[in-house]
Amino acid sequence: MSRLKDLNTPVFWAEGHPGELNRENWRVEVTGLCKKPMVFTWNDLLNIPKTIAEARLTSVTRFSVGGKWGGIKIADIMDIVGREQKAGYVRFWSVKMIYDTSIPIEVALREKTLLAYEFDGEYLEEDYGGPVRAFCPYLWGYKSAKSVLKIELMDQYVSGYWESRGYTDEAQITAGKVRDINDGGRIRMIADGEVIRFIDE
Ligand SMILES: Nc1nc2c(c(=O)[nH]1)N[C@H]1C(S)=C(S)[C@@H](COP(=O)(O)O)O[C@H]1N2
Ligand SMILES: [Mo]
Repeated sequence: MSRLKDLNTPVFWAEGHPGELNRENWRVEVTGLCKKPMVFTWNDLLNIPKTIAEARLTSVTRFSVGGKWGGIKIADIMDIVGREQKAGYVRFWSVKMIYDTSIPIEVALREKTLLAYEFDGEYLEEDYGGPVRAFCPYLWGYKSAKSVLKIELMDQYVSGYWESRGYTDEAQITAGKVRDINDGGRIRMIADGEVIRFIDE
């Protein structure tokens, strides 16, 4: 069990659940437009200073779950690998290499965009994208690819799994109703953009 599970947070795996994943043997390859492409082991990731972002994952299917997401800033990873100027997009690939999604570099560099391995102080389990997932509270949840194996720095945008099936490439969060997972799924109103608070509280 975990906090996300206790809250009944929906579990989305469009490509099928990956089953059990081994944290200690996990590796994340960072490649593409950078000076030092690298493969980070689980221990490498833990040795990079941790950032905690208190933020919400908000799905286009209209749920939102908030908490303390812990992990590494994508900006810090970009510094370590020596991002090249022409890298305009960051593409994330999930385990199985079926699900991918890309975000503009400006969003990737924002302070709450993480390669996350924790939620409320607990390591993420497979259901919620463990060992490590993208976390980007600024855009719809489909940009937060789960169980990430590979990160590519690109000069061109490519539509990902959901984007090529009809979800927008921009993934701007739009005003309306959402289910607040932290409050038993209660219906709340949000404004456009990152969900920091509900507007009907
Ligand atoms: N690999 C993978 N990552 C994914 C998805 C998916 O289906 N497969 N769904 C996305 C969507 S639409 C959302 S809203 C969030 C949901 O995260 P959760 O399943 O941890 O609640 O994960 C995103 N990342
Ligand atoms: Mo979603």
